[in-house]
Amino acid sequence: MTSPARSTNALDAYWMPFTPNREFKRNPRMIARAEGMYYFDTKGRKILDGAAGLWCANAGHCRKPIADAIARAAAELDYAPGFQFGHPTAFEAAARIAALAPPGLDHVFFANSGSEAADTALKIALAWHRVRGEGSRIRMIGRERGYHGVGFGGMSVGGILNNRKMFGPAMLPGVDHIRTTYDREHQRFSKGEPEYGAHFADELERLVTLHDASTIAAVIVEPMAGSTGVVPPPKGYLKRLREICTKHGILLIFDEVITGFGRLGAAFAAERMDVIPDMITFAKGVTSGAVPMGGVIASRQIYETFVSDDPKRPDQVIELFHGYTYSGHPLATYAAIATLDLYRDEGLFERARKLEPHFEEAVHSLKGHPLVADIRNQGLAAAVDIEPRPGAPAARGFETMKALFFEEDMMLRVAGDTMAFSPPLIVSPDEIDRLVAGLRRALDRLT
Ligand code: PXG
Repeated sequence: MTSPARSTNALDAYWMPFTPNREFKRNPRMIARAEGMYYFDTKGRKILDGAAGLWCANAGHCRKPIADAIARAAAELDYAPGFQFGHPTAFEAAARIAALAPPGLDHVFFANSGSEAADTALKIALAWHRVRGEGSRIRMIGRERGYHGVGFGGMSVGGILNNRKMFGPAMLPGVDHIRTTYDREHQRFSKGEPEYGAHFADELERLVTLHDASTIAAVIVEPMAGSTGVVPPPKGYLKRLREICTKHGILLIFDEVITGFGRLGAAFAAERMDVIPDMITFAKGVTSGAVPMGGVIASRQIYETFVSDDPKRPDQVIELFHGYTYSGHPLATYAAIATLDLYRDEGLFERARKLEPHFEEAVHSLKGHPLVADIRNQGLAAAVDIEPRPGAPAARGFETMKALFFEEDMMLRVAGDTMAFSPPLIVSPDEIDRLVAGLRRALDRLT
């Protein structure tokens, strides 16, 4: 049954994701074009991108080599089936991504987003234990404040209240969570990794005691939690998590959808933090956001357990019943290779590392502002917690985000009352200073 058109608003048909639709459509923040560090609105106003879009445009916007690669793919190979057939750039992209990963992590399964990457990693973990004859390992452990996308798996291991509460009955069974590593009382205004909090990893021992290791398949954490406001791990925390997982035969998954591809000044956080997980999930920066792509990098041990030389297995038997129509899509694999070339040729990961001290000082210069409750940073990511307006959580954050866009010609990401910086890795020291000055002015006007 069709109902008569109710609205004449040209924006009405689009149901926007993670956006208050009604408010947006009253006063849209419309983006028409992008180039390098900048967005342009429909009237040509230039907006400094302090967020790399949504943490993804690490090489900056509309980079020609990436655009050319995408155009080449569209003209040369629009689509090729990924099941039972392959195309050369998919293999090349996988090899290039594996080459950036820590030793031993050398097989890449492609998906199309971070959410699909997280669900893929969880499914691989379950299937791996079962193939090895430990099918009782069905529990997944996530962490409070973790974000692993919006699929049923990622949502279940995730630890963000608003993403979960509407969907309670659909949570995966058997999932448990360790606590967040954020402890404002002991960590406030820490620069980089806080000194305090390695012991939060021992929570995992508590859950092992509660559930027994024989029931636990995997632990999934972001090495640095991004979307809940840049929470770097306490010193020693990830190493301890690794030790506990190894001791109990539990797979450790690092969700590097945000931390991968240079955000922390290295190809992956695993490298920077010198902790090797069993799987890494990635997305966003792999194509600098130019084409949707995600995936899982699995250890050789995991891959070879599935793809073993078993003479008894008939040729036609598929090892893992999982995949997406667009796994390894040509547009994405061409774009990924061009993006990785850019990261290498322009030394963008090293650039991020070199800029980190300046970025850290600049962002922490907001300490002491009456509205700033805490500041955290690592690599080229930082977050500023704004004191919430009493009785109106998230209102100040929302107003700040809008004021930055309309009045300061800049974009930061808002999560509740937290403002997050994650500029493209091509950002200049001057642009960093402008982002911080813009936020300071916007906060001044709020006081
Ligand atoms: N894992 C992590 C660690 C993420 O940050 C996902 C998985 C899901 O990715 P997809 O591609 O399915 O969206 C993410 C996504 C924010 C913000 O502002 C963060 C994300 C997405 C949108 C906004 O913090 N992260």
